[in-house]
Amino acid sequence: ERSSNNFNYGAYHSLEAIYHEMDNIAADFPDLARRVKIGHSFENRPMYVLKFSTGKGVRRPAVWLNAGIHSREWISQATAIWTARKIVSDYQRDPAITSILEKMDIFLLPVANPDGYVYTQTQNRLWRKTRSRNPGSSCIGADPNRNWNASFAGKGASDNPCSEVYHGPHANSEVEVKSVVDFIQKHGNFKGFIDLHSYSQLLMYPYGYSVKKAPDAEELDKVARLAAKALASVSGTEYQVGPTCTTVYPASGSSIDWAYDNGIKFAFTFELRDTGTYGFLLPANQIIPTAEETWLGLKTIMEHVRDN
Ligand code: ING
Ligand code: ZN
Repeated sequence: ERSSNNFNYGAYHSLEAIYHEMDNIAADFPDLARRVKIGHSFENRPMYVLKFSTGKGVRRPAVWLNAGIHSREWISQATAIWTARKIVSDYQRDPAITSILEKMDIFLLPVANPDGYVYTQTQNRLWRKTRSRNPGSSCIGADPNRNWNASFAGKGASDNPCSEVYHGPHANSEVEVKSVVDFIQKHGNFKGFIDLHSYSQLLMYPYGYSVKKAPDAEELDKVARLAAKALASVSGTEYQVGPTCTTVYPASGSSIDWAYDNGIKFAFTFELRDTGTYGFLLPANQIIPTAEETWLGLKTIMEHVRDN
């Protein structure tokens, strides 16, 4: 029996409600989904992923879907939890997701920065960073998308703890980042890494730390264009496609640059809706439309990972 037909996917939710819904999804589909604790946050909140797998006991190639690394980008966490429910609902109904799950596992982390998320709901709606303490400064947190070990402390990051793009004292200093890195490295068979942010309607691939061209840039560009086209087919939402550095701005220490430089070829960042009308404060009535269209983009990428 369904335990969670009362979760409203068209609303923004507390961390507790998201975690509870993850538990419900796993309970509703025990042969397909499991909630796994991968670590904890600075303020000691658990970090949960949903593992979607049809492979009994075998370690299949996998895709990592990351969301909410920047706490104020609420459409990211909301799209992620919608996507979790979509995966279990459509398995054995939609041939695309069914065939993806016959070959690969999907790991979905809806709230990569739980402390920040709670802070945006209780104290400051526009908080971006983690909530770690910085010795010698009264400013709090580091940018968890500047903290990965990929040209750490390079371009587009700040060494000032008060900056919104403070990279932190060293790579992986943020326990939330370290937890993901450790999990992915221990697993050892990730082929895709997709990070969901907002806003601007962009679909990007490495690099952000340099204008140098990624060895697989042509293939990644082709896949991203197909994904953007599929996304646009739902309701006409247009995305721009390109490498991070020249599409938004230079940014070192990002998740997808780390993934790519560590052998995870299919590394992409979505900047979800909108283009600035509401920005981070995207109205809740756009959650389902955003998630629906993004799903086609995600599936396009995962089908490509499946076939390559
Ligand atoms: N934008 C991203 C940021 O971390 C980005 C842009 C994407 C940088 C991928 C590096 C790699 O600044 C938002 N809105 O956070
Ligand atoms: Zn972001």
